[in-house]
Amino acid sequence: MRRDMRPAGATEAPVAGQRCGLIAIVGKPNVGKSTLLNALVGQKISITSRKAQTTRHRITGMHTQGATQFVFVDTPGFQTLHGNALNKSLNKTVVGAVADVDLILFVVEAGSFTPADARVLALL
Ligand SMILES: Nc1nc2c(ncn2[C@@H]2O[C@H](COP(=O)(O)OP(=O)(O)OP(=O)(O)O)[C@@H](O)[C@H]2O)c(=O)[nH]1
Ligand SMILES: [Mg+2]
Repeated sequence: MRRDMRPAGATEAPVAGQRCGLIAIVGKPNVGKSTLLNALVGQKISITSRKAQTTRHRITGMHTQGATQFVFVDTPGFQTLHGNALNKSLNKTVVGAVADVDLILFVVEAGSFTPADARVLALL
């Protein structure tokens, strides 16, 4: 069908072999999720810092390899220890992001798996 004859809202016809997947980067606060996203994408698109709760919204970054497109979603650190309003709001953002993806990349600090990590993992 000619492009200008397609009904409104119709998507491009899929090209054989093309694939696209959504991957959420999830973990407790300050474990290096945003640093990992930046490394995977090859650009500094998500703010990183030594302070926990740096990421406040979902941040999306793309990496294309051949016919495959990886869409990474950086999320705020999931807080299981304190239930204040900010933490509740950030946790809600994580739960929303996780519901929309094909795959979850669960991040822990190298060589350290704590009860807080286990609580985040249990939620997934
Ligand atoms: N030594 C070391 N430090 C790291 C590594 N990855 C990240 N960091 C540092 O850890 C700190 C936190 O990194 P972020 O990427 O901001 O962590 P985050 O999980 O996104 O943090 P929140 O968004 O606050 O949950 C920063 O000071 C990073 O430079 C790593 O592999 N090794
Ligand atoms: Mg972050």
